[in-house]
This record gives sequence, C-alpha cells and structure tokens, in this order.
Amino acid sequence: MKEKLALYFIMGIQNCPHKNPQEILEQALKAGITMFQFREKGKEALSGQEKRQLAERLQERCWEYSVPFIVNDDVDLAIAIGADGVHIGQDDEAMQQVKKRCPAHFIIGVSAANAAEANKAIQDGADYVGVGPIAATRTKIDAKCPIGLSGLRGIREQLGDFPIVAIGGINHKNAEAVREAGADGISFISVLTKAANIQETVNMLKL
Ligand code: 3NM
Repeated sequence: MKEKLALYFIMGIQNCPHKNPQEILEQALKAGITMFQFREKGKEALSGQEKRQLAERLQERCWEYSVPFIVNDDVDLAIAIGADGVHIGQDDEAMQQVKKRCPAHFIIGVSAANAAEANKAIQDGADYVGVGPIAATRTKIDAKCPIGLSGLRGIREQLGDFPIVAIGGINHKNAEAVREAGADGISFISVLTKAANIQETVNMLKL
C-alpha cells in the first residue's frame, strides 16, 4: 500500500478549467504518479452519465500504466465501473456501510484531520488515511485549519506503521519535509493541474 501512496494525484474537471483532464492525467502517468483519485466536487463538477463517462476514460488511462484508480465519495460509481477503490471523508457514508458494499479487493481511504479520526478509520478497516491539510490550500474551499508538519508528526507517532498519505498545500518546496515528518506519500491537486511542465513538476515532487 505504502508504495502506491508515494505520488498520489487527485483531480476532477473543476480543477482543469482551461485544460483537458485526460491530457493532464496522461502526462502525470507518464511522469510517474503512483495512484490517482477522481474527485468531482463543487458547482462545476460533472454528474450522471457525463461523470461516469469521464471516470471510465480516466480509469482506462490509469490501467494502461497499472496505476490504481480511486473514486472520491461516490461509492456507487466506484462499484459500477469496477474501480480499484474509494476515498471517503468524515461526513461521507459510514465506513461500515461502505465496507459491506464494496468488493473485498477495494482500497478504502479515509480523510482524517487528527489522530482520533485516523484511529477510528483504522478500527473501521481503512487501508490508508489521508491526513491534512498540511499547509494552506485554495483548492478545497471548506478545508480546515492546516495541521502543519508538527501535526503530521504527532499523528504519525500515534499511528505506528499504518499507511499515511499527506494532503493539502503540498508542492515541490515542502514535499521532502512532509515525508520526513512521517508521510508515506504525498497527494496533490493544484501543483500538477496548474503546472507549466508536468514532467518536471513530478520529478521535483519525487526528490
Ligand atoms: N482535501 P492542493 S485538502 C482535496 O485536508 C483536499 O482533507 C484536503 O489540493 C483535506 O494539493 C485538499 O491543491 C485539497 O492543495 C488539496
């Protein structure tokens, strides 16, 4: 699990106002991302058939590169298209319900802002936790107050060896410090969707 979390790219149509999401994903895959989450959120997000069609196209691209395709929140869609897993937040469908509905091989990720939320997710059977926001972010309007590197370190101390991916405000400047503070991987949206050169940006995030 930990290797898959190393470079975890997240994107939805709302993150690509001037660019084609397929194009961005293709370049990110070529550059070496290790996991992808399809996250349609907000008023520009697609729904219904359009959402499903985009999900299927992006999933196909991921599979071409043997990169797991994870769906944010929408458990029905994830099951319908045979995705590799789902990522749910604290307010989403209760974990036990999700576990019951999803195939056994599904990767289930849960967002957590503190050690208590993370521990609950682990007890409920999560495969990894997404911890953040680490730093300020403009991408998620309702993001909580950043927990910083010290917050991440504290959560790592509480969770032992459990797989953690950090999220929120991560870029090539802080990526290394985030890993040093205990994250097995980093997840990111805007650093790639707004990048002038995706390959170079991924290379810098790898360091
Ligand atoms: N979840 P960027 S922060 C989707 O704290 C998301 O749970 C967060 O975008 C959380 O890499 C966030 O552009 C946005 O900062 C991450």
